[in-house]
Amino acid sequence: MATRDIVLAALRAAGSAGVSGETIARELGMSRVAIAKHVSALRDAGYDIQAVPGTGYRLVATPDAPLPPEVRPLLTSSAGFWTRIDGGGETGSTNDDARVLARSGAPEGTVVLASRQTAGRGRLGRTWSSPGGGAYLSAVLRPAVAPADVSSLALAVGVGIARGLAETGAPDARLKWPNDVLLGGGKVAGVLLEMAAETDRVDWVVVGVGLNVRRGPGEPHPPGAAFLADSVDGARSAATVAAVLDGIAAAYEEWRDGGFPALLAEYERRDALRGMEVAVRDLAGRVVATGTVDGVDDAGRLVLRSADGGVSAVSAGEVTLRDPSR
Ligand code: BT5
Repeated sequence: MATRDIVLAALRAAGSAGVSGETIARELGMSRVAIAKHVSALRDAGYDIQAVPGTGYRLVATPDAPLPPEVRPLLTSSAGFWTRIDGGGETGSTNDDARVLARSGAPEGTVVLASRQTAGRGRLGRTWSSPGGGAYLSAVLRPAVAPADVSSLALAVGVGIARGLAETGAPDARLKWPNDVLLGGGKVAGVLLEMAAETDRVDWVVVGVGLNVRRGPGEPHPPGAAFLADSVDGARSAATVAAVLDGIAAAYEEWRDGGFPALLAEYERRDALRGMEVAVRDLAGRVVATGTVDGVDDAGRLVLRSADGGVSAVSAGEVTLRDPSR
C-alpha cells in the first residue's frame, strides 16, 4: 500500500475522534512534516480533512471519485485479479497512461482510473466526452491469443460492464455491437480496445471504458448519452467502478478460457440490435453491409440477413439503424 493510503487508513480508523499528526508519524516512522504533506495531497484529491486544535486531523468526507483506496476495498470477486490500481484524479487519457504501463511490462491486472479526462478518446480518433462526475478506466490484459481473436473481447467486456451495472442496481443494460453499453436506450458506456501484437500473438491489450455516472456540473453532455445516476439512487463512482471491474474480470476470464462462445448466450440476451434493420459502415464511412440483424456468431461477428435471404457476417464497423420505410 502506498504511504498516502496508509495515512488515509489511519485517518479513517480514527473516525470522528481524529488523530494527531504526531501519532501517525510515530506509527509510520516518518516525520510530522511528511505526514502533513500526505494530508495536503489527500485534500488535493478531494478528501475533506479538518485540522482540529488539540486533536489533530479528522476525516470529514471522502470524495465521490474512483480513487484507488476507495475502489479497492469494494472489489469482491476480482480483488485478486486487479493487482495494481493507479490514478483516480484527472488525466489526459487513461488509455494513454495504461499503454505506457503496458509497454514498460506492467502485468495483466493493472488498471488506471480517472474521474476526469482532458483528452478522452473514442474509436477512430473520435472524442470521448469525459467531464468530472464520470468514471474512466483502462485495464492492461495479456491474453495468449492471436490478434484476430481480440475483436470479440470488446463484446465480452460489454457483457462484464452490464453485469457490473446490474450489481449497482441499474436496470438491465443492453449491448449495441460492437462496443456500446446502453441504459434506457442511451449510451451509458463505451469500450475502446487498443493492442500491440506480433503476427500470431498478442503482447498486450488495453481495454478502455468510459462510464457516465452522473452529469458533471455545468458540463455539456453529448446527445444520446445516458447516466447511471438517472436510474440508480445515490450512484457513486467508486462503487460503480468496483462493480464494473468485478464484472470485466469475470467476463474476461470466461472469454480467455472458453472463447466468445462462453459468453454468447448472455450477449444474445442483452443484444439491442437483434431484429433491427441496420447498415454497417467501414472506416471511410462506406456502407459495407445492410440487412436485418440475426445476432452475433461464435467469433463475435455481427450476422445480417438481407431481403433475399442471404446471410453475411461483419467483423468490424459502425452500425446505424435504417428506416425500413425508405
Ligand atoms: C467509444 O468510442 O465508445 C469508446 C469510448 C472509450 C472511452 C474510454 S474512457 C477511458 C479510456 N480512455 C480513453 O481515452 N478512452 C477510453 P466510439 O464508439 O467511437 O464512440 C464515440 C462517440 O460516442 C462520439 O463520437 C460521440 O458521438 C459519443 N460520445 C462521446 N462521449 C460520450 C459520452 N460520454 N457518453 C455517451 N456518448 C458519448
